[in-house]
Amino acid sequence: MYETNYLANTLRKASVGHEECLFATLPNDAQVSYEVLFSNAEKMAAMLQKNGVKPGDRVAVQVGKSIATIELYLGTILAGGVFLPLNTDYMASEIDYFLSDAQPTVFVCDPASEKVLKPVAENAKVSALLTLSDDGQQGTLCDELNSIESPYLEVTRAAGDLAAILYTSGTTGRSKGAMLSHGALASNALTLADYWQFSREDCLIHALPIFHIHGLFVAINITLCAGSRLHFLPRFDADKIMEKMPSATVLMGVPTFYVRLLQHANLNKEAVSSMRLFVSGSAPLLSETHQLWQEKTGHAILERYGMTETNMNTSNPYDGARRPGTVGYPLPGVEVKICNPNTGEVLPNGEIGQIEVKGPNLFSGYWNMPEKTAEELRPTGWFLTGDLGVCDDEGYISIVGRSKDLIISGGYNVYPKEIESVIDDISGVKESAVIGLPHPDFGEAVVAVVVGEAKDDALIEKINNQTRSVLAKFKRPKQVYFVEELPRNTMGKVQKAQLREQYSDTFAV
Ligand code: MLC
Ligand code: AMP
Repeated sequence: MYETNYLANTLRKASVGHEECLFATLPNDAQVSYEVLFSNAEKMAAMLQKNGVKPGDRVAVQVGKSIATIELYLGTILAGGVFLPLNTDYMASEIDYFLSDAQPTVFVCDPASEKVLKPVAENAKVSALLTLSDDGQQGTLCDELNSIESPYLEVTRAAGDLAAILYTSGTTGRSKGAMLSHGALASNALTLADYWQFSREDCLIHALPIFHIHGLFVAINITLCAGSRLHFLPRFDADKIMEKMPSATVLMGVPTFYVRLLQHANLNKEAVSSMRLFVSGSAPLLSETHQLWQEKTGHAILERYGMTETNMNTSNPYDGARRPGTVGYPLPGVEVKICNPNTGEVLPNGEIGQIEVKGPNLFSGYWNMPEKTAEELRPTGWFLTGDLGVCDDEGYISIVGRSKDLIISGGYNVYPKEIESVIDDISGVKESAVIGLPHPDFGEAVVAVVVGEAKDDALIEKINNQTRSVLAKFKRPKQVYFVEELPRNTMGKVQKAQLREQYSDTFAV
């Protein structure tokens, strides 16, 4: 069908001959068939081409979660473009960096942000700025679609060609654009659909955002590869998920989903009787959550491990023991080793080291950052994840920490360095240390420890105002502490472990 386009062909195959089958049920109960999905995606491709998108050109989008956004993703792939989704929470100053760095040909934003983002897009020399509303029904993009008369022009895209760029925050403050090829996305989707036994009978409850690898590529690409269908929800909502369970078979979520669902009065074995699989990832799932879920529902949550740069690497088995506190085995075709972070030497089972990964799932490097790429993605094909892990004698891998200074809050990554730079620039602040503290809902929450010239309400106000104006909500400190000085070791390095210990009870329930 789309034989010349590697990823589109992979995502389309299962529905060829089954075009009338359902792809998604929307929040208003409207239904979208595979036929409608792909015919709209083709229209999107034609519209993008009309707006100047040629193979390899970036299409950046910061829009709400609608089927039109999925069609825009597929349309970008069909047009040979590179899809660049952006968190809807990002502020104009954050978007400025992404657009300037990626230089997209087309940028699609929410109509409500158009005024603020127009100068940002102009500054980045974006050729076409289009808008699309949250429900995917309105905006200049829809007007353009309505005026499309000729079909899109087929382009040739091979496994090694780029399909997407996803920005991940950087430890040095600058976000890095992970370049994902047609081959990497296709191979991971096929592997997971098979490993987790997806079929045409499946219905996945989709409540994740679609600007990250989890909600977009893991959830959507697997569904397409298997010809399954979705209950497409705009966001996480425990009541809505419980309502959909009796007509669904799979749920994918971050640990916060399961923590919150466990508090739902209606969660019991009967409520999940049609479900066959609960998948968790993007952040550590507490063993306690795994066990409580099993007691309440009779299902063992399947925990897997991935990252933007690698797609999914490991998974607990579909058949076989799903061990709490572990992320299972390397996926078929993926190699994983645990190495001494200083020497690169492979460590014996039971010893903690850096997780390194190799396989067809890996990214192709960081956009415009050859030095960063060389530091993390070795010429041998091994990628240094910055995650610390250990492998037991039965081959189960556990993630025990991170060598990178990173906070994962509700499945979103926050790099302390970025937040510290914002706070340190505020007049009256001498320095700051940003740490992640245990949080009952988000797993970890962002907290700032600040040394101020004086501790006064005006300074707190300034910090709150500044973080509110430049940082996405999930990055903003949920608590600010003032101290006389930050604890340092003899080398002068701030002792974040000590701060984490000192304030560990901040969000205790
Ligand atoms: C929302 N808030 C958060 C937050 N989400 N704060 C910190 N961390 C988060 N993750 C803010 C809100 O803006 C709000 O601020 C306050 O916290 C309470 O919000 P809420 O209404 O309780 O949050 P909600 O909208 O329900 O969202 C929580 C969530 C959501 C967990 C459902 O964050 C989510 O869907 N996370 C999934 C992230 C994800 O898809 N990650 C995959 C990355 S890919 P205020 O100020 O208004 O009170 C990856 C690779 C891999 O990691 O392996 O998958
Ligand atoms: P991101 O850069 O947003 O793709 O996030 C990737 C990071 O999320 C990984 O490097 C891990 O630190 C973390 N992660 C993903 N899945 C898991 C998991 N199951 N358990 C613990 N950490 C995880």
